[in-house]
Amino acid sequence: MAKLIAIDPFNRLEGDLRVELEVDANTVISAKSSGIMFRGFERIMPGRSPMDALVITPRICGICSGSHGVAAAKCLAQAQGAEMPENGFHMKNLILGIEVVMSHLSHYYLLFAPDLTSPRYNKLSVYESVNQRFTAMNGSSVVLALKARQSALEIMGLVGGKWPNSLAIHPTGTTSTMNLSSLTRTIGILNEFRDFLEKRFLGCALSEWLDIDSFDKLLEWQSNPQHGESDLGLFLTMCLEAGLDRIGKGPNRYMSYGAYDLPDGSTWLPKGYFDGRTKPFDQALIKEHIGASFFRDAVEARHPLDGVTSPLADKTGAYSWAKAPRYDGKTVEVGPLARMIIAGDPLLTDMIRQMDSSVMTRMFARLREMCRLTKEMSNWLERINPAEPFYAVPSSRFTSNGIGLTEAARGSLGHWMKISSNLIDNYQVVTPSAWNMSPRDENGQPGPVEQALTGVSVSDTNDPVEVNHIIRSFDPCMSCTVH
Ligand code: NFE
Ligand code: MG
Repeated sequence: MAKLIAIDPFNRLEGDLRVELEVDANTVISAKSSGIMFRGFERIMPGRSPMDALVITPRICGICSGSHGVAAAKCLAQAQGAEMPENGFHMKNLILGIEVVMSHLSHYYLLFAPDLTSPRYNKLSVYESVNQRFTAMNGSSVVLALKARQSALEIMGLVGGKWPNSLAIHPTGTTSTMNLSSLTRTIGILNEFRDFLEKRFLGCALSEWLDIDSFDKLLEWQSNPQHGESDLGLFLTMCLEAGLDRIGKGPNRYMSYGAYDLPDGSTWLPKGYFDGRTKPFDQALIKEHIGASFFRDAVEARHPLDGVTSPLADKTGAYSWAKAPRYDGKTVEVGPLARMIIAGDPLLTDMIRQMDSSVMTRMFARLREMCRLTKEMSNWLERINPAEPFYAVPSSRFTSNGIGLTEAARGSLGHWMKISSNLIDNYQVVTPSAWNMSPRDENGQPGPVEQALTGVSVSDTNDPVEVNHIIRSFDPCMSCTVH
């Protein structure tokens, strides 16, 4: 007979998540992901000055405030028809990039890796080394990662003034600037961070690891002991021995809004929708469903620009305070794996072809992106010209609605704003974790994490480590999810 397991609260996670699993003969046959808190940011925005979005929306989250700032600024820039000097592009990309790098580093070492040290794995060849490196709080690599995180935060301070909730991000650039001295310091600190990646995380030069373009070459790389005993090498061995390459299959549809706007109108990471092949992305195809969400409305699904946020705590059949965003009516996975596939990263493209989406592919995509960004940030720093402006004086008139799309650490982040008489009429936010952690939609389709959990075999229902790995591989943030 099927047994119901509830994990509530799910630990080592931003915000509050309840997971309910129906388990039959040690196999999960159905899963429910619930955001158990209402926050109401969308309710406090109407009637305010549009510029207030820059101050209020970053408070949605303590770990991705910069991403919300960037999305709000893009939204406002569209509504104002604002122009931005070149330095503004690079500064905003650095703020977003360092936040993402810091987030991926913290996720791996502080949130994900402690599950790898479970006594469950004491028969694996890497058990001792994994415990020595990744034990929560005092594993030898965890201690070094915390120091590296501090370097990343110093860069954030130099570029964005403060973190979280930098006030420097504006539609027309940044109110923080850099001079030759702060630029030199930032480059030095970024080099220290790169040093940690090369010496401890990879056991080789960043460029050597980024040149790996297939899974076979990754295995070849790992056979060199210097690489195999790096944090990433150990993790790869662990994934293969523990079967993390075989659990956590998502919907196999991916979406990216594209991010890191460049002065020539292009983006460093492209936008797209992937369902076997990459297709053009169209934000008009997004709708948020509320069939299983604690909200009332005359219709079940709306485009965010027309979104309604009207809480109904005792709604029959509802089980989450998250709405359920869908693209063209379908569930899609967002995040580093989606971005790497849509950007055509050769390693991740090959891994997905060979072994499908899984805990391992999702984690490798995140760690790959951390390295790619670290390299790219050096280029953006080089393009900053302290003698040129960082900010243009904005217009105080808002002539159209605004849509601000970007990519936060956890995936596609969008802000939609309707303006009336120079005031906010409606402000809707759709966060990455709302996509990945969404409940069922009006057609009963489970969200991506719910789908990834279904079918997994759990060896000990009192300690479902497999479930922990799968949920954490999406790096959920429930504060953002329910906003
Ligand atoms: Ni609260 Fe966030 C990111 C956003 S996740 S962490 O990354 O937006 O939904
Ligand atoms: Mg919303």
